Amino acid sequence: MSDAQTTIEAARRRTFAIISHPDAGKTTLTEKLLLYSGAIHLAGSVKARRASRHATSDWMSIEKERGISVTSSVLQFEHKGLQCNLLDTPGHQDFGEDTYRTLVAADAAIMLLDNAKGVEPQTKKLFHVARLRNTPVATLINKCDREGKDPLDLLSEVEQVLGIATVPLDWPIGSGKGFVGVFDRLDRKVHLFAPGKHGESIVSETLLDLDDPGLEEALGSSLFARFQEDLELLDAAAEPFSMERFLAGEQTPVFFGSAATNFGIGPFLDRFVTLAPAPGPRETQGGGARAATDPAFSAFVFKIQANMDPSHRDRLCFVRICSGRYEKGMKVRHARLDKELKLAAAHTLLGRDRISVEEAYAGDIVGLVDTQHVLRIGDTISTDRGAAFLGVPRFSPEIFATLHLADPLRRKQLVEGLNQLAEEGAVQIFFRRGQGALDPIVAVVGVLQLEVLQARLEAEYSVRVKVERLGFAHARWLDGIDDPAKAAKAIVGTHVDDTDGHPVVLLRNDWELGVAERENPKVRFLSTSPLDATGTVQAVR
Ligand SMILES: Nc1nc2c(ncn2[C@@H]2O[C@H](COP(=O)(O)OP(=O)(O)OP(=O)(O)O)[C@@H](O)[C@H]2O)c(=O)[nH]1
Ligand SMILES: [Mg+2]
Repeated sequence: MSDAQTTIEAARRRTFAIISHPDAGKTTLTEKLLLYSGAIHLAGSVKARRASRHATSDWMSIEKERGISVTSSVLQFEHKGLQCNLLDTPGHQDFGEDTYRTLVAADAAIMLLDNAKGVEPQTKKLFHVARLRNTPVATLINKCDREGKDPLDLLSEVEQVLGIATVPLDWPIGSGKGFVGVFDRLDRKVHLFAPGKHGESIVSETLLDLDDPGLEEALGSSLFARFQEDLELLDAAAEPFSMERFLAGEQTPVFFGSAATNFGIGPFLDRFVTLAPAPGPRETQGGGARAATDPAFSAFVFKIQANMDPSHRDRLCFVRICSGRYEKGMKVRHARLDKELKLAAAHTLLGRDRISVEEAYAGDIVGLVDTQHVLRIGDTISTDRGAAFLGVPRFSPEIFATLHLADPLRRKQLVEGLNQLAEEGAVQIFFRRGQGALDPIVAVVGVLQLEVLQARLEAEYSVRVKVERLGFAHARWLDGIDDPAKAAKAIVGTHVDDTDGHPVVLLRNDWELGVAERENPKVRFLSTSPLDATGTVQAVR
């Protein structure tokens, strides 16, 4: 295959994540984007219990039971000749680390707002995470089938709270039950929608020009008059859309719609895929960057997920391809281990269903089965000896617990399960010195992660545990010490080892941390493992 092919394929990739505060409708929108692209034919609305279907991207049993997303999922679809990789992320702050990692793999983001709630606290935090990497953000104001805030007020809320300029690229016609369509401000067409079956299938729409005499008749005179007023105001006051400013993360195009009824979703998707950027250069360690058009294959691992398929029980490593072309059975170099690795089959996923991939290009996200257990989050693989990509930062754990086994005979399964979940980054585990693998301490960023741990141990490893919270508040990896045993005597706190055998001290509060740092000026107290090369970030809380 020529390099020209690699360049053409990279240019038609669009890789984006959907972010928002919990419950704004990310998973529902994901489902509808799949519907509109033709990847699925009937959408199983997230909480529509009457049909016992669930959203394609919420596949874990705990996600189905609660109707929340616990982990991010990747879905592929093609739209208008563009190959899209869509990342649905969990909104709850306890799973913020997962969302953060996912954003590292994306080239653009869709920020979803609930029209009645506007910019919510978690939206704000995730927006700032996207901004750290200058990720272009498009805004979709969702739930327009319900009465919400005034559209103009929502725009100024986004501008004031998030500090980004807004440009409405479409505009809602009517509100709540009277929400009947959107006006596309770029091609100046009115899209009027006809109510469908609970949003399960694509809604039919009528396309009208602004000067179409049928428009006033369709809207009724008072809605028509209001619409005309809105338009005049927007055309006079709204700043023009600038692709450059959008790509620089300075301006966000805004759309209106309802993921529940599908109103506005078609026009949004059509427009969004043409605005979202193709994969660009990716920064590498040491200050360089690798172009997406580089013919050498390169990728990094941003997510590991075990047991997605109960009949396989294997671990899938999700990699984001940054350049070149993936081919089945290809040999790559593992940058951290500096050794050669033969790549097993790659998959893309639709919920739990795996689809084998023959070839993939820059921008694509594929799951590799890691039979040799050599990949971890942040690892770079490439066919040349190019520099490794900047890693995927971790959050420092703040909540600690021990687990009590209901059935002591299942200790082996517990250890297996914990190791697996630790590799996924779903929890971190620490071992007390001299106790081996017995009674490890588990550490997480948010309390809900402990509940997920409990549920997954039971569902995937048939291990029932009781969780007992411990009174620690900080974990610090010790750097610059010669002898861990001596350090344990000199430094206050509970001394443990992480899964790589690195010494860590657990501290109960800020005061203890202060004492430890003051009394040991030569020791560096790191908030994440030194193996996580790029260091830590502030938890998105
Ligand atoms: N009325 C209305 N309800 C919606 C719309 N979109 C989603 N919902 C409902 O909002 C709730 C949350 O939807 P989800 O799609 O699970 O939200 P989410 O953002 O994925 O939530 P997390 O993943 O837990 O953060 C569900 O009850 C949806 O049915 C919409 O356009 N209109
Ligand atoms: Mg969700």
